[in-house]
Amino acid sequence: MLKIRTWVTALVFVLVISGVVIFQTQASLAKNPPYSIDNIPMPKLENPLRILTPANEIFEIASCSTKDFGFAITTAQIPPGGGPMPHVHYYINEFFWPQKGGLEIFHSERKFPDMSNPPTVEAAGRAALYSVETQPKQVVYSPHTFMHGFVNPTTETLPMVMIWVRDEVAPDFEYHDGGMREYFSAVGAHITDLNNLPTVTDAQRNAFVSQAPKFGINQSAFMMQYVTSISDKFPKNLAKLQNPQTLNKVIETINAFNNDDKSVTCG
Ligand SMILES: [Cu+2]
Repeated sequence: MLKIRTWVTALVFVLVISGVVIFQTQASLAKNPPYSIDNIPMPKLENPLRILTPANEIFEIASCSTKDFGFAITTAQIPPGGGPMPHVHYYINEFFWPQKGGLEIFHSERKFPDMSNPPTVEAAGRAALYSVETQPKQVVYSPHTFMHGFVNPTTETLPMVMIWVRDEVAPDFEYHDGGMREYFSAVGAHITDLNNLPTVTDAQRNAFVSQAPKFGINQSAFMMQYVTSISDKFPKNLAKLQNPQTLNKVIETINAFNNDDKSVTCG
């Protein structure tokens, strides 16, 4: 008899605690919903460039530019376990838009303003990362000189749009986009048939790291090379990093190209 009462008490206790946890999570999501956006168009191109990256991402990638603005955009498919190791960009500012959520993005609070001083033990020193388990259509913004990376921790392939907006410090690249299309085109495997994917070679995997600085990136070769710890307490100041004006300018530029506006070049 006593045993049953103990079990019932324990069960009620567990139910109450999980109820409180679920309620608090929902309440906090309702109070601080992540910044999200419904749709991001792709420039309509006849033969878009498709690349299998050394981080195992399938990219359809394009670059657009006007007189004073340039960016590269990709719609990516990220297979289970796919995604780049932590890295730092110097020439571009990056937007992540995981349509279905589920991808885990890592971000530093610390900045690494000097490209010749990467976050290694020997140079600027490693740093802590904070992870955010993304919600569907959430926008995560990462200005240049912060460290970030991401992974698909699930067992299904998940989509993500990434946009790399040229920063004013960037040198001029072929597509006037800050260099990310040029980087992936140089170090990735070009896809001619989506049903018959190429294999990424060891040389391409090495180039992903060794060639990165040419394109304004310090790319780590393994998970903890730049990282001391990973916390799931994503700080509020990082969640607040947003740049809707620039994201809207990207969308307007793509829409203008798709509506035949000759002042926009995409390729
Ligand atoms: Cu990045």
